[in-house]
Amino acid sequence: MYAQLVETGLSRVRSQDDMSEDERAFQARIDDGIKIEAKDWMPDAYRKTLIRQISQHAHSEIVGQLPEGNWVTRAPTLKRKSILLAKIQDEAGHGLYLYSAAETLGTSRDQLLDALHAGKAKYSSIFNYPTLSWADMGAIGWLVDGSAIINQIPLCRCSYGPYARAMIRVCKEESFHARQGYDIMMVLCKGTPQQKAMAQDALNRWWWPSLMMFGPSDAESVNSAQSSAWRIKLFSNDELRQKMVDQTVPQAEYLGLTVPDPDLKFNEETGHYEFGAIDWSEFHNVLKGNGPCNRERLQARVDAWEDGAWFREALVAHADKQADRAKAA
Ligand code: FAQ
Repeated sequence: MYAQLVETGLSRVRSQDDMSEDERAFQARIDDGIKIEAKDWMPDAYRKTLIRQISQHAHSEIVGQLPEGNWVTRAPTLKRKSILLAKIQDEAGHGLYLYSAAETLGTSRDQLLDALHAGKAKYSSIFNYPTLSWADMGAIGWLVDGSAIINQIPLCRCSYGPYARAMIRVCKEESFHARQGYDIMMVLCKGTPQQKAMAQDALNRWWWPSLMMFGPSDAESVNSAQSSAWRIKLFSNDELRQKMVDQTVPQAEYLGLTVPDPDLKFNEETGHYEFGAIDWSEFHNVLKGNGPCNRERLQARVDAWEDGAWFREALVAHADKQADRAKAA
């Protein structure tokens, strides 16, 4: 029997009447703010939604190392290089926590990575843009990590325990990342006119893609209504995007930079910034695999996986040998 679905815009939410007893009890726990743990009963669709979102998130952290990795050998000072390296290593750690959180839902890391390498899994659109100058390291920390924090702080309170707990440490590290990015921008903006121009150019290129990171508008978001009912999402894509704009525009003003949006204006009545139309055709094009760096990013991950095969084999051979020794003893 197929469940009756209640339409909410594009999204569909299961109606109470059509839920099984188990589902109603599950929804009641969520409504009471009780965390769902790995061994608890959960509807298949909840499990699938979480595997989809957590694995996309994990892939984003891993692919997200590549744009910044491009600048490790060209960082302007030893100090900047150490900071950048530490940040990129943190992103690898975030990927690992998130793959572990996804594994608690009954999927394996190999399955998740296969989906990424086959081009079937998504990762954040933002990592398909190139890093053309050192100022891009500042813009990524400030705008991309800044947006990631806005999106992820509410995830620390989401309904699935292992995801929520992983997010706590991730968010602490992301705030250091955002600070280091803003610090790079501050130094460039206080520097020579050429350095300030580099910072402005980076803001011009990263502003709109950063707004797109929050996903399609609420009217277009297919997953939002059900994810909100399950308390995976506590705020909508548009609410979080607005928070990012409200938080970031004054920071740009402090740097003496201009946000590349002629329609941007502060609305005294609402207390929010109004901003211009997002080019959603660009977003959808990137999601289809046609962004400036999609092919390069995916190839880099496939190459890394293939180059690491000997190491994975060596680990298994070592483990087998240890097991044989233990048996013989
Ligand atoms: N890129 O119905 P919705 C970081 C897809 S981590 C690609 O609204 P949902 C740290 C979406 O999957 C950045 N695809 O979907 C860092 C769905 O397709 P599907 C990653 C996107 O899930 C910094 C379709 O569009 N953060 O930056 C994007 O309810 C520096 C319809 O969308 C997370 O993953 C996009 N931007 O909401 C690392 C946070 N947006 O799956 C290194 C967790 C939407 O049905 C360096 N994720 N899509 O085929 C989320 O909060 C949500 O999954 C959203 C999307 C908000 C991303």
